[in-house]
Amino acid sequence: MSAADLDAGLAEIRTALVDADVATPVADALITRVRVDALTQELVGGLGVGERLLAIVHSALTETLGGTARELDLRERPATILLLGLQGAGKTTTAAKLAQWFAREGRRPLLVAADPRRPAAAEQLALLGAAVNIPVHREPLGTPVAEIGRRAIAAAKRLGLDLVILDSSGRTTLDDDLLTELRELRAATQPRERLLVLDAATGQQALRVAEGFAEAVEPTGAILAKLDGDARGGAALTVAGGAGIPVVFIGTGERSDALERFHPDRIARRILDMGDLDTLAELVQQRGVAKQGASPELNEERIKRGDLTFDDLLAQLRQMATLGPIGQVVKMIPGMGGMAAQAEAAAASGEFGRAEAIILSMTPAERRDPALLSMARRRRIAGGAGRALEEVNRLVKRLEEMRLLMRRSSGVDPSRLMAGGGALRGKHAGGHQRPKETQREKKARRKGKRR
Ligand SMILES: Nc1nc2c(ncn2[C@@H]2O[C@H](COP(=O)(O)OP(=O)(O)OP(=O)(O)O)[C@@H](O)[C@H]2O)c(=O)[nH]1
Ligand SMILES: [Mg+2]
Repeated sequence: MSAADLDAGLAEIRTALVDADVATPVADALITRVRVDALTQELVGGLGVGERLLAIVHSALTETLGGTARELDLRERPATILLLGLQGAGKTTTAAKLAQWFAREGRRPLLVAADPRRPAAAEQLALLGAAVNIPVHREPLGTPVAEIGRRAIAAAKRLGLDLVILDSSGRTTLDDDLLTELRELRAATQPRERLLVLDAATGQQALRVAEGFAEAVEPTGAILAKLDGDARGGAALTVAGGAGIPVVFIGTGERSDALERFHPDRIARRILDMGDLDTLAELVQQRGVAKQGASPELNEERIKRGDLTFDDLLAQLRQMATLGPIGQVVKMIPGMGGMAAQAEAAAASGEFGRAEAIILSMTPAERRDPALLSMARRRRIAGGAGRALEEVNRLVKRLEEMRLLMRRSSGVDPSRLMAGGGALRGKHAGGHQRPKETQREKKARRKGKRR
């Protein structure tokens, strides 16, 4: 790779970062740094330059994001967390999530509705609090925030609660009133943790928002809500790298348990579309999917040898169904970022359900050994599943293709193949067309294939 190639590669990475909602000044700073690293490591001219460049970018990203996951400082009793952010960012939802999170760690939280104007705000917090069994403190409308804060802390002490979570009010814009209110609330409650809640889809604006709040309240960390949507997490990089506010948690859904600790390394990979297999593995573990009696387990050893069976496919289909929104699962798989929508469409169209019905119509022996599937037996299976023979043929063919691919690349995650609907090779896409892939997707996919 020549210096010119390096710059071309870096330009592509910069585009990828900006695509992922990283603010341009942050992306530029990163690229400059990567360029220096690449040159000092004499990346120019060597072999395997692509991988090494990606590794350098990944480590620069991870470092910018804060290196390792940060623990909140909650040593005080009661400890106080102030949540702040623009209107609709996700403060109230996140307050309930945090309360539940720390209650599970043995803390005794008190949720505080610190919005002096909107009765609906306190109402929403009261409902969420009740749902997770956490007490909620509210004061009459019009009570100044400082007073709300003081009374809430006094109440927590009186009740023996050791964690106060203040849910402040949001505005559509960062105006002086809001900042004054937050200053007063901060002065009255002295929260050691002041967490900025950001809508992950805020995109490049995240930097302006973060800087706006920074002056008045000096956030100690950020929580990126709604990272379950289309947002790719670039906002995290933007606040951490641009405003110097490390992300501590991410919100991945509306439910009170949809909160995850922020792992810089994982988000860095997600931003680069390198996949987030660690989180996926945790999800599987958390929900005990692998242990479900009804689902045959994936035999990894066998899969690595390329002896994929219909039992494995079935297990995969069921795991995907249990893991929740398919697009979200697919996004965590290397190189599949761009295919989430497609997989979701396949799930919605019932394609996975039909595949499952076909597999279930096979005998156990056939599921283990697809070579047994003669035309006569396929016809019987089609009849049993109530599907056309061609569909059975397609599924058998798909399995064969996957086996082939796996033998060639050894150790490909079967979920990628299934979710991609065999579209990995552009053929037999099960009725839906693979969208044109971007340069980045193509690169990520090629990379994934080689794993
Ligand atoms: N999908 C998804 N939705 C979320 C998440 N967090 C919050 N929401 C939704 O976003 C909307 C706004 O969330 P709130 O918690 O009310 O936001 P807020 O910052 O308290 O809003 P204000 O109090 O009006 O300033 C709600 O519909 C939430 O259900 C998340 O992590 N994922
Ligand atoms: Mg709110």
